[in-house]
Amino acid sequence: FQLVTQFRQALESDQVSVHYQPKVALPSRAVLGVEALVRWVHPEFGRLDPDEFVPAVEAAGLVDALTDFVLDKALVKIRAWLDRGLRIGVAVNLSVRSLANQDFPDQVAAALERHGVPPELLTLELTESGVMADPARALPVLRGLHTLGVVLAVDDFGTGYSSLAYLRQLPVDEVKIDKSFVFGMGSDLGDLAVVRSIVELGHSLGLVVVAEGVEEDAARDQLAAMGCDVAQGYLISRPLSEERLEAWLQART
Ligand code: G
Ligand code: G
Ligand code: NA
Repeated sequence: FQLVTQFRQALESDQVSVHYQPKVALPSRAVLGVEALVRWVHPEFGRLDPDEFVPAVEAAGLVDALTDFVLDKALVKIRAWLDRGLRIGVAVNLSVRSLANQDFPDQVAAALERHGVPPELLTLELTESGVMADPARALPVLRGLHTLGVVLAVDDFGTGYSSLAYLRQLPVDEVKIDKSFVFGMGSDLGDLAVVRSIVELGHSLGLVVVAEGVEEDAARDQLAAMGCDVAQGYLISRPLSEERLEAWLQART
């Protein structure tokens, strides 16, 4: 697939960038951090969404270059904010492949050190299916990352096959409720029940619970009333370019 052979070059040019979507505390709405989301504007095909190229990048074995790129941008941002007196965390999405790389925790430790960033300001997001793909290989890597003190989050929770009982055995700190349930919670009692039970059971396991896909005031208020800790979604903000994020933060902090 020709696109992928262009990816390395794209990383070195300005075709690939990172956008950031804010996450706020409930009920205070204080800004806690942002999620880093990669963007590729291809000279010929225009804007490509991660869903269109990340799987190909993974299949081509190039995902470490992508992760390094996003991680580096994230750590530069966190450090720049700290220098301005702001404690804002960044969450980086991990590919399944990173969880199979036994050197990954040492690489993250070196990057934190190089940028002078305290580990608790970095969140690493993994999907349920990513962990489940090969738990025997993923677990030592997760333990290594957890020992560093970075925050580990399970993304898209509720869509995979694993249960909260299984989650209990993983060294994770945070669970992100999949946006499909959050979209539906205002009109579908089943979705509402799923959201409520993830919040309750997540808390009983000592996890921070984040809701993704918060698009309406009603959903935010309902989540706050349930005790959900963090909200992310278009209601708070769409993913923003670095420049627009800075303007957004200035208006909020
Ligand atoms: O930003 P958007 O909604 O298009 O993201 C779609 C999906 O792409 C997200 O669910 C996210 O998990 C994935 N994604 C976004 N950025 C990255 C990245 O930097 N690395 C990896 N591995 N996946 C990413
Ligand atoms: O699963 P992951 O967290 O990687 O997904 C992030 C994706 O979800 C991004 O592509 C982002 O654009 C999208 N997203 C974030 N908030 C919302 C929202 O409130 N509504 C919708 N429809 N998509 C959202
Ligand atoms: Na994510």
